[in-house]
Amino acid sequence: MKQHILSTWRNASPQPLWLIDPDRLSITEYKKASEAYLEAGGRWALVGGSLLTSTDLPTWCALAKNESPLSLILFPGSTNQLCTSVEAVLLLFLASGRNPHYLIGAHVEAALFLHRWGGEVIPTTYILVGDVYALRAVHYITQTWPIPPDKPELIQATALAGLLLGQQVVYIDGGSGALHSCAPEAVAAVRAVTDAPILVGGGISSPEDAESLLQAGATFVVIGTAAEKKKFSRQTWEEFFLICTR
Ligand code: 1GP
Repeated sequence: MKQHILSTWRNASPQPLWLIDPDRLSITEYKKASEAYLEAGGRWALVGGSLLTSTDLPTWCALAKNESPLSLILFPGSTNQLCTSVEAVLLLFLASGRNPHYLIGAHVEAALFLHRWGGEVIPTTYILVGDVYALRAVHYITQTWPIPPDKPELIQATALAGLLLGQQVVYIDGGSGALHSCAPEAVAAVRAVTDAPILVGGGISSPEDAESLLQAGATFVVIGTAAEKKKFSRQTWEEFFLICTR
């Protein structure tokens, strides 16, 4: 099994990680936006979304490959988004939920495609965190409840369960457009039990938001909505990278 990106991630210094929703970024816009991100120091971007309504993701990724050397990593909202024009795929185990489709069903659907493709698959414990009165699209689409943010021990136990099952990366997510970014205590609780790369996302919009999560042990702070709405420039990305070196 290829592990090129995973081994780089294991030794990566803390940094921002761009999440692209292809429904909201045309290929022309991608070319310019990826230049800004690469120039600031970005190496990888996640691509995908809970529900894409106007974009065929395999086509988008194939076109994107011709426009930028940025490494795209699929963050699939469903098996419909599987494609071969990416460097790697996050195989998400939605450990915070109890919906069997996201614990094994989608994986069975994806397995032979991934096997034939032969690209890098990154087994990822995916944990949704948030208040039930502030649900995001991902909760509705997956029909799962998030873990309450004030229960770091539950988040820790969930992450550990996924790691003990052999997963290699933990992604703690408040969901796209979350009102608040994840509590640093949750990240610290997970970091206390593993050296694995930890991605944290949902509602991170400023370097200040990112700073406390990085100090708590996040490897990557995932930024989607803010980069899209504020059309991040090279300078904005540099501010995020700078905070990571403090
Ligand atoms: C969502 O973690 C990502 O799955 C990013 O969230 O869009 O709020 O940055 P935002």
